[in-house]
Amino acid sequence: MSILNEISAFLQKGRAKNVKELVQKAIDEGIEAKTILDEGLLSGMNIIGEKFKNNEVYVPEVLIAARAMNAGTELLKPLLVSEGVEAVGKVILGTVRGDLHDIGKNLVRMMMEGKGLEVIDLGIDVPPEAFISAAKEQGAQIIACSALLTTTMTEMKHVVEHAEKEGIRNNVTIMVGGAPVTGSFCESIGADIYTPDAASAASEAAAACKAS
Ligand code: B1M
Repeated sequence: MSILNEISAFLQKGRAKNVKELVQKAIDEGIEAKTILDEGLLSGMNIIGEKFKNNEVYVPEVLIAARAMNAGTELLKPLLVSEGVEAVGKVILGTVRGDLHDIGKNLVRMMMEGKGLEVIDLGIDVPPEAFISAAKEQGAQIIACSALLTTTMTEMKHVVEHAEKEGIRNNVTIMVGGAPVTGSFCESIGADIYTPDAASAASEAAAACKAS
């Protein structure tokens, strides 16, 4: 079995220690960080996702797989991002109200920090009011919302509405993303930028900050 398949297999079993060791081994062998992420960690998480959908595994198994995923991505972080870049802007980031998924959001944070953005991560289950008050307090140029559930992506509309209500809509760029989110959804709720993955979210955020 290749090392990437082994990482995927251990991740599916939630064996964080083995995942960490193998990710380090893959790094030492010179395998690119993005390949380890895509073909090892994310590949394992996608298999878990399918099994979860088919009721072959349940929340506890998915949670320990998520923990193993985080253990692996922590090691990749310094390689995925270029360190020591000058801050180009401020981002308020969070997973929307009612939604507890944070792996994708954490990747977005990692990639944004790598682009020199200062990221204030509000965590999970973030109400619209919290995004807006943080943006006001911090003078952030960007609000970035992540959602993984079709039932919670609608919260993003409330973030846009709340920004309008609080009079900051013209001062902030609202970015949206997460598996069920699309470009047309972004447009329909009046948000500004949709990106399908963490790397493009970081590039678009840096470009928007430079342009503002
Ligand atoms: Co949940 N879950 N989950 N889950 N879970 C999904 C999302 C699901 C698709 C599984 C399935 O049925 N196949 C399904 C959603 C169905 C739907 O709405 N369409 C689902 C469900 C139903 C649920 C529960 C309702 C299950 C239940 O309790 N009955 C429940 C809801 C809890 C809640 O949030 N209120 C639930 C719970 C959980 C756990 C807590 C067990 C766990 C989360 C642990 C954690 O995050 N710490 C979990 C997990 C892990 C998953 C799956 C398996 C993996 C998600 C993940 O982390 N993927 C997922 C199935 C799947 O996706 N295959 C599933 C890896 C991650 C890197 O991808 O987050 O998509 P992702 O991020 C991507 C892009 O989307 C993008 O960048 C990343 C890649 O670079 N991106 C952005 C993300 N945010 C962005 C923001 C941006 C731009 C890009 O700009 C701002």
